[in-house]
Amino acid sequence: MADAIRVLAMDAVEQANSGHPGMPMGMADVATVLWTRFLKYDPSQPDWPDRDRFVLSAGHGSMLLYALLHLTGFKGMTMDELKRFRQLGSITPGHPEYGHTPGVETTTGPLGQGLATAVGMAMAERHMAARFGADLVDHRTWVVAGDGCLMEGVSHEAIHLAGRLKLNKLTVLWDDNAITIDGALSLSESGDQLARFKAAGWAVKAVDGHDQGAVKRALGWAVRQDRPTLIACKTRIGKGAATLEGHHDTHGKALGKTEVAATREKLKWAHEPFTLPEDVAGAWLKAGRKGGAARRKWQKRFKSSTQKAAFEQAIVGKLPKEAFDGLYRLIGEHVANKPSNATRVFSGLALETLTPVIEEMVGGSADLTGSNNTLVKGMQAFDAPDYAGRYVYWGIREHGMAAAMNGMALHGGVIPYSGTFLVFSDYCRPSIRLAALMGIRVIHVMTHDSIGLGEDGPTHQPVEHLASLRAMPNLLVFRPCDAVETAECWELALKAHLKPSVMALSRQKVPAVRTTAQEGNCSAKGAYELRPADGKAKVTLFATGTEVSIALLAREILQDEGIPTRVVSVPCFELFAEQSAAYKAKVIGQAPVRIAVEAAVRQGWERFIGEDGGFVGMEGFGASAPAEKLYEAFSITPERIAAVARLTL
Ligand SMILES: Cc1ncc(C[n+]2csc(CCOP(=O)(O)OP(=O)(O)O)c2C)c(N)n1
Ligand SMILES: [Mg+2]
Repeated sequence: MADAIRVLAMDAVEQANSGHPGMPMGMADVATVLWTRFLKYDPSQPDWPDRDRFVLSAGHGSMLLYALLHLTGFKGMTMDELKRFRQLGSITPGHPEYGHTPGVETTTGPLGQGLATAVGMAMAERHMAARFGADLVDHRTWVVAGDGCLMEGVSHEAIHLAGRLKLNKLTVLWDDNAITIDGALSLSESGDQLARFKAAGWAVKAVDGHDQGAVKRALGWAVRQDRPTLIACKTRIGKGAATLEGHHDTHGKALGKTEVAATREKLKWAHEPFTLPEDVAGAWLKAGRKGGAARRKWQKRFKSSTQKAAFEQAIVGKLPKEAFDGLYRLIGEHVANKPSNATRVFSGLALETLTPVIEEMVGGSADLTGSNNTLVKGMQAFDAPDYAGRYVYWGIREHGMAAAMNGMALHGGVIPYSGTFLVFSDYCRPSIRLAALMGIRVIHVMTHDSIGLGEDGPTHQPVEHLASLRAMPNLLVFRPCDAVETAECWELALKAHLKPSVMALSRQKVPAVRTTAQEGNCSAKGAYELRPADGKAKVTLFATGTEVSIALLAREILQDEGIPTRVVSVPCFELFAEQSAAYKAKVIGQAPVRIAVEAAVRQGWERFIGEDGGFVGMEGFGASAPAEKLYEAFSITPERIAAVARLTL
């Protein structure tokens, strides 16, 4: 049965003349034991909620997963799809892609991400089990990781988190083949992985990855442990290949005609490419059908469960009807009271109305809870042994946090939101990118969003981050300007089922600028006219976040001088880009002078101000000083905006 995986992988890579045969061939024995004896799944219902999660962190070995999906009978994963490996429009792309191929739990390829994402899946499983009971939620998360996954830094964050949280239903199967692309692992590594995992609180074991009996015993051992488990599976890359077994040349290219033929001989595999002997195919399909019984039993329990409706709503991520009732009341109060405070504080107030009603929201911070305002009073810590808590103390692990949040969202039943400083979005970026690529709802609260954070200085002051995050497709970047907009942006982020969001929030106070009641959510269109000009507008000022109130002061100066000026607030570039041409034209307006104001770099503002528009913002890094001094020093002031307007006019 393992040879069936080997040959399918070898032949598919040969056909595409592209791909990675070595890893699937090396891990074929381990995968066979896992998928025939341990993994709980039902190919007829790939998204059955109580299935085990299988994560191929070594995503380059995608043919391992595609072969398994085919062999076990996942609908759609036909032999033709294996023949179309890596071709346009196939469900067998180069690396596993979530949402593209049924049975693929997460997109992998950037090494280490799968492992860190799996930690979030295991966390979500424990949380859901605490909420709904073992009758509805009781499954494991299995990860296949390579040397590369374990060398990547994110693995450190992930395994320490998993160890601290005692995620005993998480097992990592390490493809311990001591080979990477460049050659022997020893070229670049001399560490002791078993010792490392053990130090992080894992139970560890080493086995011969080609001894199926030993692998079976090791997996049996893993499911009995009270902590996460690592099984180092000693393997040979390209196992079975006639002359290349154990060689790094099998890692990432077709074996070649001669080697393929010789390998067939060696394996005594007398079948044409993409044909399987009946007994082997039958044995695999039988293994695939086994999970049906467990699924049907679960379905029965689910049907008669008193929690059926709540579970269903949670797992599909549907928000309750009354999700935003409290938030709308809060907006009403903001309009009436016109509070002045930091937008991070307003975000905290929004969360106070949201988290009690949206039970799926699980918050947290990378050790900046007090700064990020992410903890709502009364929220318990997510922790062993009962895992019912809804606040994660991520520690100083931004990358691990962002990856695990993806896992939580992918698992379902949890809407994760995080906290850190905007400048450290760089530390989260690889995982935010995958969230955007996968189209999943994770919400990153990122405070201290400009030089306005003040004294911590340029290491902590983001300047290029808004532009670089806005460059990422399918990510919503919100930068609200006051209490009302902050609440509105929270509504929009939560309603964006198929997109991640970043909330860029301030440390420093902003005055209320949305002081009259409005129909609907003004931020929903991404940009809107906040103050019209008195008279026919000669100047339009576009601004975001903390700079909106500065733009409003500049408007007063200009109006007093007889220069009619309008102000447009731009809480979200991406939502504005989705609007009709007519709406966009109306918001951009006819005024001859257009100026953008943002305490960040100019890149990306052209869509509002054109190539010849004015810009008041940052051109380089910030400095350490109180916020007001910095705004003066970098000339982000009403006077300077007015001066730029005059000059341009
Ligand atoms: C973050 C990241 N860096 C680099 C790569 C390119 N890459 C793909 S596989 C690989 C080698 C990984 O070695 P290992 O995990 O041991 O895989 P094996 O060769 O044993 O299959 C590299 C460098 C990647 N996919 N992701
Ligand atoms: Mg390797």
